[in-house]
Amino acid sequence: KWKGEGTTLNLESIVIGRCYDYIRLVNPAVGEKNCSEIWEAFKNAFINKDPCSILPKDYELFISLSLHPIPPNKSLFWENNQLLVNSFADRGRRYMSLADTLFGFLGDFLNWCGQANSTGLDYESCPTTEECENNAVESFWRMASITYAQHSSGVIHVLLNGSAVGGAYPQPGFFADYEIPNLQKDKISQIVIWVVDDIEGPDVDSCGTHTVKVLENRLNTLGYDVTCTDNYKSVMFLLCLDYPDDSKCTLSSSAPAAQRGPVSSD
Ligand code: ENP
Repeated sequence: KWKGEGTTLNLESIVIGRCYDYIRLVNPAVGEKNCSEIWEAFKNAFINKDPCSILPKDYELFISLSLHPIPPNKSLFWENNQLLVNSFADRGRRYMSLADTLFGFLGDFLNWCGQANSTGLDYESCPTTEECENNAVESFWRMASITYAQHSSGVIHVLLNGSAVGGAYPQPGFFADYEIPNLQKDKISQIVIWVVDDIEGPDVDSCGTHTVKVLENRLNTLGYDVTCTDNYKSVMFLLCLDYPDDSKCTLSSSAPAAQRGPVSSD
């Protein structure tokens, strides 16, 4: 009856399995967590309720059970480049995006909703944000975003897509609406913005223009030390894995002999 995809099959096994994967292998530094209790708290946020009346605060117990420190200087906020961020952050080894925290990891790529007057999950369909914003998934990410921003400290990184239609810094958006307002200014030394274009994509937005300018002005007005870099090299190297021959992917302008072609014999 809803327009969105239904609950991911085997949701309970996936969430509990991911929880053990995270605390035992991905990030054992978080220490002991009660994965079955975390699942119960997650489920109780939305089961047996109208699927359009789920609020961020319904996930409060889930968050408090799964919360752990976020290392300073490791936070990575983003818009419109989920798969790139997944590889770049490397499950918390390089950066710790929301999906690399325990609470974000548990929901990443999944879909879920319940139904009124039933303790069952709805595997057929779930409401989209257009149908109702107070749905189980949207409210989960709102609560997770708020918590992640509140616990981020040191140098904050923001990876934006300069080829995104509508601009690199979307408004409304999770970063604009739930993350920036919840950053703790006294714990933050700097905000580093990276605007990276898709290799074969258009250059829609850059540092100092359009929506990125709006973002820079907003953060400056809030009193943050802000820097912005276009096509940051480390991220470019990662994107270039898939486009080694694109002109944006030459390693340097003075290419070494091997790249210039064979040396003529005369
Ligand atoms: P999209 O629309 O590019 O990608 C949404 C996909 O990313 C969904 O598969 C979602 O999992 C997963 N995801 C991972 N982290 C988040 C998240 N954090 N979030 C919503 N979805 C997330 O992403 P958005 O909507 O622009 O959100 C980007 C935001 O994530 C940025 O604010 C960034 O700073 C933040 P699922 O379970 O829905 O399938 C917050 C909201 O970390």
